[in-house]
Amino acid sequence: MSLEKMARTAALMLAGAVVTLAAWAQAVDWSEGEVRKVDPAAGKITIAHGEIKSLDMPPMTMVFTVKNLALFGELKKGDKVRFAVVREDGKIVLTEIEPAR
Ligand SMILES: [Cu+2]
Repeated sequence: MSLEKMARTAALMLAGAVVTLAAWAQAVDWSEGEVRKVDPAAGKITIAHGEIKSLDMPPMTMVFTVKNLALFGELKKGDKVRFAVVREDGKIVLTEIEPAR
């Protein structure tokens, strides 16, 4: 491999790493909302949410699935929160939630 080719390959790899790092930094796509109902027994939470960019979803009130029951914590109706979700097997699963700042 020529030196020039090696340099080009290295530059490409570096560019790839930068892109990967940027994607990772943006991995948590926070959305704003207000808790309307918590149902830990059923693993469900109802949130009146703002736009969810990652799902291309407009503001609405809806039920989210919660697999990690620790996320319920001290959450209660009326809490202003920010949260993150993923689409999984046709369900919208809550992956992060914390008090809004
Ligand atoms: Cu929604």
